[in-house]
Amino acid sequence: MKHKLIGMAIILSLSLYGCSTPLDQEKPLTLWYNQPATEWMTEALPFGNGYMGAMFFGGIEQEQIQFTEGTLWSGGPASNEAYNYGTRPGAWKHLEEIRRLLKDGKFERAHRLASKELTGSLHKHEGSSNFGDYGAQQTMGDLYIDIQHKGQAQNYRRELDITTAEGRVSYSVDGIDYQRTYFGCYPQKLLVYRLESTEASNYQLQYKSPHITKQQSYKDGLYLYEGAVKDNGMAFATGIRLDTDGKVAFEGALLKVNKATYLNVYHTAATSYEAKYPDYQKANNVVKDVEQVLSHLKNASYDEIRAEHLADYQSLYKRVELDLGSNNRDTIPTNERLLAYHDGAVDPGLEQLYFQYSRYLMISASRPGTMPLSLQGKWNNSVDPPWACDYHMNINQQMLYWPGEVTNLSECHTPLFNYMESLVEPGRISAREFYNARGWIVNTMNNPFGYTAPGWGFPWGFFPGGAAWLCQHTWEHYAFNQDKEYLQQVAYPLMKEAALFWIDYLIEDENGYLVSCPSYSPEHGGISTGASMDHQMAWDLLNNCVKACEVLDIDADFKALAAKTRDRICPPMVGKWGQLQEWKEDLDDPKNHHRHVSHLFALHPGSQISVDQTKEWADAAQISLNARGDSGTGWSLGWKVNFWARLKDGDRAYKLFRRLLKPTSTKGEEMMYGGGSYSNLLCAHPPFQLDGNMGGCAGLAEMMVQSHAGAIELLPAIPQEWKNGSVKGLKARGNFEVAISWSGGELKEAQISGKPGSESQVRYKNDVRSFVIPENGVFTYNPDLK
Ligand code: FUC
Repeated sequence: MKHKLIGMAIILSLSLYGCSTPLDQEKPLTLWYNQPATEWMTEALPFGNGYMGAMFFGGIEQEQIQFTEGTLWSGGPASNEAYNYGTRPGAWKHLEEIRRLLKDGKFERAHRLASKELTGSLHKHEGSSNFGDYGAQQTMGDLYIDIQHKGQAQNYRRELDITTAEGRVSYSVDGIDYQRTYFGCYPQKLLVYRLESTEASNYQLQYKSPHITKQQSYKDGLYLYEGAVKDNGMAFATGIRLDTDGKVAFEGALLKVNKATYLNVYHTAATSYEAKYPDYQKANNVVKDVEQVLSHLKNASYDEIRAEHLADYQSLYKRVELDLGSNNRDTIPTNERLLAYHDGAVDPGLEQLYFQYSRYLMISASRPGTMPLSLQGKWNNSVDPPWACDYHMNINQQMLYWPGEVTNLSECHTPLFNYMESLVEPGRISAREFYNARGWIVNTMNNPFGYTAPGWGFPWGFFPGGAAWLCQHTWEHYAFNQDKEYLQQVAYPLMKEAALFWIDYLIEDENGYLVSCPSYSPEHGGISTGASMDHQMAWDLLNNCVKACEVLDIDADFKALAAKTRDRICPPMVGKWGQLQEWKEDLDDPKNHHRHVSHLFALHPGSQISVDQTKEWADAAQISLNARGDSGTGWSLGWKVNFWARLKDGDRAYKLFRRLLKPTSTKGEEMMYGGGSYSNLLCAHPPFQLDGNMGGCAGLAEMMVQSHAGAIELLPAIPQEWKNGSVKGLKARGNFEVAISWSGGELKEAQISGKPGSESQVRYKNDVRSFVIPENGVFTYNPDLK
């Protein structure tokens, strides 16, 4: 109630200002608060350098910087001799019996047998977490910085500036001004913290680790810590270089800095993990790796490092400019702003902030050479995090990268491809042992130690479609960038081998269709003789393989086989209440509101179904979507934004987007299926999962530009609320960059940039025109000029 009143007061006071100031792209875009964070998940603010993710709290007497490095994991081969990547040798021998039972309609018996035989193995051992030898992503620990003050703090502000990727804390105590700045510098592999005060201050720094401490030392401005993860002995090191005008002493485990007007802390970390089957371990050089990063810095100044960070970050961030209207509500702390938005405030600035925040998070946590984003990106403060903070392949991992191409962060997409390459070898074993098939696969849950088997629980764990879905990303990366060398060397080999799996696994049903049997629509329903999603993913993959063969002009035989298999796959089917069937059997329940809407894969992110080309299926998809309703977990809401955008219903997409921003806390909330945003704007599944942020961002892009159906479609789904606006730098398939502006809900003009001579079509409502990019690289489309 109190929140409601504050919200109302804010709405009333702001309406006096009017809402027409356009957004100034040079002005900072910030999340900000007038108190320190007290809770990691909901309030602390994330930053990172690609390799490492960190959260700062902004405490006044004590700063807490929690951090980790993406490769730090428990579990895997070194944790347990019995660890075998989940494999159950010879499990495939039960396939025939399961198929027979399904054919005879004996679903329960088939389920029982599949649960027993077609599940991956997990071994718990003494001291292991919930996830046994599967392991879990690990926090590396916390750096605490005590600041000695006398008196009450005033003018406190904690913020995260998305335009510069810098966190800041400022306040004054007793006439002394204190200022802190935080950022991650990818080129230098550093996290950087600067603490300043207008009079000399005293600080105490202490690193606290939940892992085994091997040794720690301080010499010549360099603090080094060497540790190991308890259950698998994974070696890691973290180090700090201090640069200050104060006096430094190392006592016990404390770094004491006295009489400093400035203190620059350069921080890095390394582990002995390597994404390579079967050991996933390289020689233990962790201390050297850390020293090397930090010794580089001797001659570099803070300003130089900051300039390097800004140049690196902004070269990606500034590619997209979005203006949906006024940002004049940025005078309100973000937590209150979110509450007011929930109460109905018109706040296009917050929508833009959400969009750019997702891009910020991707740039901060997924860069060439780093691990891909996991369920929580690179932000995890636990040794036993929800769902192991792993790579979940039945929606989450893919959604994490949906904004990658369309929001012009193609480079940030590449860690996913490198990671996929590391899955091929163990993925082949899983394909062979569980499914008697060639090719490579990955199922629902995946750790970085090659666990590609089905999960250890059948209803959620059996999902051989993970690789096919991931391969859509490799194809899309090509489709957006047109880099043939990448297609030939990286994408096509991954796609072809993933396709071999489906060529072997699909079986012919009584109607002559190829079906996936047994199959399980992600986490919903029961064992089936054909989950629609499997068919749609296999179709998508085979179709993309055919296109890749055409582009590269290779593999004619395989191309023919892929095309023939694709065309025999059971197509999307419309059931008795007009719905798109989730299974080959017409079993859908119109009252079911399950969060997974997997059978609409063909509508998004697939392209087998589209409003203009396969209207009957699109209508059926809409009926299914309406029946599933407008609630869901964070990622489920994010997906629905994208679905409605593809159905070209901007108002509905926008409604779902607003739900994604529902203020959520950990107090008294239903833990599992709420969906919303915490006051730090991280998505609440709940608990925190980064997929929803990324799904929401991609959905906003889909509302403005789509290019999956041949033409570049402009403003396919803008809501009534977005009367005027502009966007610049979104990408379209074919390697085009799009800039559009609209007013009164109508497109004013579009500029499509690309390589001179490249061709495509542009579509606005029912006007479709072909174009060729002219010599100056820009084609201008004006809907009023024919
Ligand atoms: C999938 C979802 C859950 C959750 C988990 C991490 O299994 O069904 O909702 O997001 O991943």
